[in-house]
Amino acid sequence: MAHRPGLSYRFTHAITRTPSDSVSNGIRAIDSGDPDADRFREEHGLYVKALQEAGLRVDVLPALEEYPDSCFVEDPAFCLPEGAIRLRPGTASREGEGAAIRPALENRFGTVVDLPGSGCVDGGDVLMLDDIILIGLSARTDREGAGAFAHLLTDWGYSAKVCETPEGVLHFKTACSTLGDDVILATRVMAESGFFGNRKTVVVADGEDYAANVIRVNDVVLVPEGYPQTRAAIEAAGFKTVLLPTHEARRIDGGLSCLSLRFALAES
Ligand code: CIR
Repeated sequence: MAHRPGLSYRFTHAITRTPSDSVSNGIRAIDSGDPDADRFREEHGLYVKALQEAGLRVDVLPALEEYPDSCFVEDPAFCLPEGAIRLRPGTASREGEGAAIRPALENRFGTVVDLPGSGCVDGGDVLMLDDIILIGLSARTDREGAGAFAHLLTDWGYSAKVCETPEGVLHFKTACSTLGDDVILATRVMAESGFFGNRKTVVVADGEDYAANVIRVNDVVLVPEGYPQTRAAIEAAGFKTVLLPTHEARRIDGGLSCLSLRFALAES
């Protein structure tokens, strides 16, 4: 695949979904208390505003009470300039989210395809760089799904590589993000994984692993508030940051990338 500068961070549009009241039942690995739905919606509103201020047109979908984790729209789909791919989330309570988001994908894309086969991929396991797409195997993304997804991406002209997400990490992107321009932000374990080749890596500070999940959106990097050393390291690497509260999302293992699908379309 040819290097396409900005593929991983130059966007025109995003899709988000308002957190439901049922978000208090969202899945979590460790229980530190339920998220508060009203506070979650307040944080979500600031998130949508930040995407808009970064230049995106944001489709905010209505809350879905039947799917507590459905505000994490990154997981049931993956978007490229050529079209959208409906994925198959790898946990039972989120299975229906792919069907639920399909109309929103069809509203923006002429081409919407389903992940072939019966394997599973969560979008949180997919890291798009400017010259390759990395797919992490995890408790949510299995070999069959990752293989079928890599095959589809290859058919669309992209390079894809399947990687093993480190043990105990929910999603591949829980532990790393692209800052763009061939710079990766990663936890120490991820940085030492070898997945990123010769790219420059900014390592998150000890005790700040949650801050490895950020999003570069056009000229800014959205960073969770409360991780000052990581923010300083991102700024020292030459990137402008915008801080956002993610306290409620964090209670159910969600981060900034999970809350939107971001993509570039030719016309707005
Ligand atoms: C879940 O466990 O599926 C949700 N509570 C959190 C999903 C976070 N999504 C992501 O990292 N892409």
